[in-house]
Amino acid sequence: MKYLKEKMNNKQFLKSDFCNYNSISGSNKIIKSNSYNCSRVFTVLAAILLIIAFSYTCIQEYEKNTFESQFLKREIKTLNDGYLSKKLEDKICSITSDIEKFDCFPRGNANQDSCEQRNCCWSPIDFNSKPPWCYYPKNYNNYILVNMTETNNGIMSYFRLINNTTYTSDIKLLCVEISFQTIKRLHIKIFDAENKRYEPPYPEVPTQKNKELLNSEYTVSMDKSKVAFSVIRKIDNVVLFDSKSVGGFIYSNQFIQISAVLPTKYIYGIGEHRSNLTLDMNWKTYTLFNHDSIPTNNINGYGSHPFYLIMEKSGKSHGVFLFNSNAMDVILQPTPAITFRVIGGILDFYYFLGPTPAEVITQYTEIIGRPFLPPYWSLGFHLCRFGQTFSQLIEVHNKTINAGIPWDTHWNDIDYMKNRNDFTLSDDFAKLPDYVHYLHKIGMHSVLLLDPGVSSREPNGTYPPYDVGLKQEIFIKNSSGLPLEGQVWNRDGGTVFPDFTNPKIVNYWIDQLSRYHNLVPYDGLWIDMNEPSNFVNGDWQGCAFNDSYNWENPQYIPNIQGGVLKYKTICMSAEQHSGRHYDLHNLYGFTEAIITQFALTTIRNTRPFVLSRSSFSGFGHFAGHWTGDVFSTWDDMSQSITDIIVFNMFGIPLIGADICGFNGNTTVELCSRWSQLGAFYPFSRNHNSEGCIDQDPVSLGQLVVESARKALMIRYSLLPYLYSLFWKAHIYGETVVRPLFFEYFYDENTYEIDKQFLWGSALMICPVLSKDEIHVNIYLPNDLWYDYYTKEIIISNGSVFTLPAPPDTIPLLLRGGYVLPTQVPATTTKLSRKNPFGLIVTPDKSNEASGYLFWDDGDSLDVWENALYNEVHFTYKNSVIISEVITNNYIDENVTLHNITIFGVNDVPKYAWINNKSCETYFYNKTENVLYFQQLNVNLFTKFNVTWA
Ligand code: MIG
Repeated sequence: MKYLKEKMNNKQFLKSDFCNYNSISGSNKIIKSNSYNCSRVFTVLAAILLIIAFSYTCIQEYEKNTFESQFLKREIKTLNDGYLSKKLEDKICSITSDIEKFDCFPRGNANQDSCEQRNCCWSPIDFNSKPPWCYYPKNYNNYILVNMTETNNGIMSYFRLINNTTYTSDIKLLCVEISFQTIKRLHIKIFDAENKRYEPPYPEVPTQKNKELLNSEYTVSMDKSKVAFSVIRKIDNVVLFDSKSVGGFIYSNQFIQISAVLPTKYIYGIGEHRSNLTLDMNWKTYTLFNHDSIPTNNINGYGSHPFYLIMEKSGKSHGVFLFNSNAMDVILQPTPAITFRVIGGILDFYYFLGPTPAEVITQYTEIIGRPFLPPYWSLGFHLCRFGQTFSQLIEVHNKTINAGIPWDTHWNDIDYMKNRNDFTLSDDFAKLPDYVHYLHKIGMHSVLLLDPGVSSREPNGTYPPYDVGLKQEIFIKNSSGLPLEGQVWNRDGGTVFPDFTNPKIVNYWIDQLSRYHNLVPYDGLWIDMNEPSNFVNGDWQGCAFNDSYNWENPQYIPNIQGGVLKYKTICMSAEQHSGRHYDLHNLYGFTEAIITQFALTTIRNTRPFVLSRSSFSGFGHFAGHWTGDVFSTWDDMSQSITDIIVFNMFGIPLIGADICGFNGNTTVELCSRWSQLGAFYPFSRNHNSEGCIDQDPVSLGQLVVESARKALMIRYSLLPYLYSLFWKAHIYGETVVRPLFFEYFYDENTYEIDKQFLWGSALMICPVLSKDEIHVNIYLPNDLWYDYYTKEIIISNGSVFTLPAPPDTIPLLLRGGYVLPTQVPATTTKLSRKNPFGLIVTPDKSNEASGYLFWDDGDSLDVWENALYNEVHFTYKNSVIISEVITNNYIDENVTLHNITIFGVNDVPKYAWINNKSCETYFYNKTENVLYFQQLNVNLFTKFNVTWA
């Protein structure tokens, strides 16, 4: 956002953000003006260089560099010795086991002839087994090395095509650029050395040109005879990614493939899809192509995140990001191995060496952008539903308030619109503006739904969003240059799609949103249907087929729902400012989120809140996400835990599922348990579909009210802790919600746990996930734990425990070793922020604990950049608590620390002191072993100490 603003101010924004790509009509060549060293220099000069400069450049480069990579020198030497004698060898089909076979005939029916035509090996096995019948020989290869030089931070090599594949337009000259970017980050980019191909304009990854080679924690070993490499962790020689020992490297215009052997089967990520936490290695295809569908196993989801994290045998972990926005299949097989099959763009890999899972995410978000800092109010509870009249909305308001349920934000779905058109207000909702003003008056907030599609068939001159957009030419065009027209919710039967890569969209979007904001002063925006979803396949007019490359129907179509790319979305041949929709499809929701976030910031001048259904890597820098149209079932409720964990790994910590489920009718028991769990989603919203029974807590009766109120009171009391986690996410890229293995990476028992999760390091949430249960069985890693409610100590050496879970209660545990900041809860965050602060101290086995608080006004922009925040650290050791104020630039009227609760205190204290003065306001509970300080009246933002004896 800051970035966009700067760019806006100096008018550079549009140029460098959106104008990088000029598509040359009639061809797929896309030119990027500002690009990497390698591509810039070599795109133009490659041919000349290759003819005249090979030996000269190579030797000269060699002598210039004095770094100490023995490894590189050795590798280059072997390559130079052997490179010219290379010719195609006989294929090696002998393979020791079926799991080493890599599919040479994906998504097609091979026979011996067609298989051998591809230079592959044919070996039928029984019909029901999964290994491919047609597989690549180990020495499968179509390229030879023509040049390799050292750069100041890596290696650059060129490979020439010597054998065409059956895929159209193999790239003739490839550049493999390996850059040792930081000690822990490696960049490997494989691209067409002669013609610029499409690369995603977002996220904007930092370019890094190091002066010298770093003493990295990894090495790369290049193959002598083909385009292949392996990435090795130096300290233990574990091969993290080995494409050398497998065949199948292909780089053609619309089919790019690379396979690699992986070190273990513990792989996470590759979203968005519905699956277990650990991905399925049993010949499983995960398809990335943004798509509007009820989350279902084996179906491509709303967003695309070509990133994975692996746990290695040693407990170390690493991550890999393929920076590519084209449709792709990612195949996992039991070798264990991975195959990326993408239908455009380039291969652009980043490797993150961790070694802890938390560090992997930190390194990943350093590249794609850190999560944005949400406004404080958005961490409160949200209530929403689809299919609601204005009077029903008000009724829900009144009964929820009367029930004393903590609640911050009331949402409006498309029901508020006239004819389901953006920026309109239906007659029924004529009083919505008054209601929003009222919400503000009582300290609450409003979020409105927006669909990206603009109605195109309103009577001429009656609907400015269309008329203005048409005039400004900001709608996505079909291949005849006219606005592509599909249909989404708009009742008049036509919808056009704003092109969020067009520089002109910024002002257009700001105009529309601010005009509407003058009418309904909403606080946040909920952007739906932005895969983009379309009720027509492509365009009312059909999609063009006469291109030189077949955008709608390429030679290889990933395993997408519907079988054709345009299924339930717009045409792939559609033209956007930054290129073809074929390339940009997966960025549609992401670019809408960027522009919406920017517009909202401009209009409200406070911290923006945007929630989007579609997303891409880097999206978390701008907005939050919910998991879409899940069912009101126990199964989908369980699944939500994996989903919120994985989105935290994707750098999108503001994530939640629709509490009580969206599709289908919920039940009292399900909604009661889901309200408990949902109170611990980072983004906590109860949302419901049209036509389903009401599921706001009060409508379902006393049990749901009790569950929601109790769990939300705990959430609101822990908001200072949660908010501090969001701060850490924003600054360092840490996760807010995390799986157990992020904290206990040395304990393999934790690697598949997806029924419990943590808030930060200190709070474990153990929801009930099935019917008729009043206990949970949970795994506790080797540590000291405290029951949140009874304060009882549980010492675990890594085993399963059973905890009570009465119908209105969610089991919660605190981990020994932490100090958690709290606040007395209230029914809105506006009120809770005025209440006294508290601290919960949970000593570990050595009687120590530590923690921190980040605090600011919760709503201003750029608080981090302008240092307008407070940071306080707390440490506890042997009956002494001390604080350290790191920064104290935000002046809050409320600074009072009243309560400190110390768990696990075994001896009755006789004396206590605050800031070295005797203190009387404490109370020791013998049965709980807890020491309670009350009414301390200490300033939280100045240094203090508390002692007892
Ligand atoms: O096709 O706006 O996922 O949350 O309530 C349905 C109506 C359109 C889909 C969203 C859902 C929302 C609904 N929308």
